[in-house]
Amino acid sequence: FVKPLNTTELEARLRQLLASKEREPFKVMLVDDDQLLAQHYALVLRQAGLLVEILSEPALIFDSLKRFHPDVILLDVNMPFCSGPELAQLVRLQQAWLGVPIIYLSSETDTEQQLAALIKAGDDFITKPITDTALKVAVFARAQRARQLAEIMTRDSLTGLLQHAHIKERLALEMLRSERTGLPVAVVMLDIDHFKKVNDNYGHLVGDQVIANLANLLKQQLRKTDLVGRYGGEEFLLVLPDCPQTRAVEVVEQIRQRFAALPFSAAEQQFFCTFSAGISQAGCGAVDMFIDQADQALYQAKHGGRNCVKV
Ligand code: GH3
Ligand code: MG
Ligand code: MG
Ligand code: MG
Repeated sequence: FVKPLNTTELEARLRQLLASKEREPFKVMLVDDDQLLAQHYALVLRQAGLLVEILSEPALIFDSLKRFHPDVILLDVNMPFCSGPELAQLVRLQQAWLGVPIIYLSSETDTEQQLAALIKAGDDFITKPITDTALKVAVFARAQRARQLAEIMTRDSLTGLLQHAHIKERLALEMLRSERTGLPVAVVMLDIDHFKKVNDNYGHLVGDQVIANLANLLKQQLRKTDLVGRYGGEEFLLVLPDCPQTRAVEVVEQIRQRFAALPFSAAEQQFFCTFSAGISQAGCGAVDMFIDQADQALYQAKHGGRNCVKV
C-alpha cells in the first residue's frame, strides 16, 4: 500500500528527483509551432532543472537530435508542413533514435485522432492544457526509464562491462577530452592466456566464470573514471584517462599479479589463469590506430612468453 502524496509533497519529491546531482540533467526536445506555448513549457521544465531545446522548424530535427541527444521528445500534433506523427515516423526509421520516447503534447481531444497518431509512432499522448506538475511527472518518468534502458543496452550481459562498440565510442570521447585538457589517455588490450585449454579442460561454463571474475577484478582495481569494455570473447579493452603510459604499466602489472594468484576450482581441481596485456598511449589520430598499437604490444606480450605486460 503506497501512501498517496498531495500536490505539495509530490512537487517536493519531483524537485528532488529532477535536480539530482548524481546524473547529467535530463534533456527534452520540444517540437511545437506555437512559440509562446513552447516557451511556457520550456520555462516550467528548466525551472525543474531540465535542459530544454525548442524546435520550431521540424526539418531541423535530425541536426538537433545529433547535437542535443534528448532523453525525451515532446511533439505537437498539428503543425504546418509536417504533422507530429509524420515526424515521429521519420525519427523511428533511424535505429539510433529508436529508444528516445516520443510524447505527443497536443490540444487534440478526439480519441480516434489520438490513437491514429499513436499507431503511426510515438509512445504516449498528453492533451493540452496540462498542469506543470503533470508535465514534469510525464517527462521524468519517461526520461528515467529511457536512461536505464540505454544503460543496459550498452552492457555485456555476462560481465556488465561496456560492449565492443560502446567502449570504442567512449575511447573516442576520452581522446577528445584529452585534446582539450592535455592529459594523457592510456589504452590497454588484455587477453586471457591459453583460454581454449580452460574451456577444453573444465567446460564453457567454467570458462565463463573465469571471464566474469576477471571483469570483477578489473572493475575493483581500476579508478571510477577508468572505462572497461569486453572487446571480444576473452579480450578486454581498458581506457585509462589522465594516466601516462608508465603509470598504466604499473596498474596493469599489479592486476596481472592478482589475477595470476586467483585460484579457480572445477571438478574438484584447483587451477590458475593468466593474461597478457599491451598498452599504447592515445594521441592525435583515429581510435583504431591506438587500439591497433595496443594490440601489437599484446602480440609482443604473447610472443614474449605470455603472463606479462608490454608497451
Ligand atoms: P592465447 O594465449 O594465444 O590467447 O590462447 P587462447 O587459447 O586464449 O586463444 P584464442 O583467442 O585462439 O582462443 C580464445 C577462446 O576463447 C576461443 C573461444 O572458444 C573462447 N571463448 C570466446 N568467448 C568465450 C566466452 O564467452 N565464454 C567461453 N567460455 N569461452 C569463450
Ligand atoms: Mg500546433
Ligand atoms: Mg583472444
Ligand atoms: Mg586468449
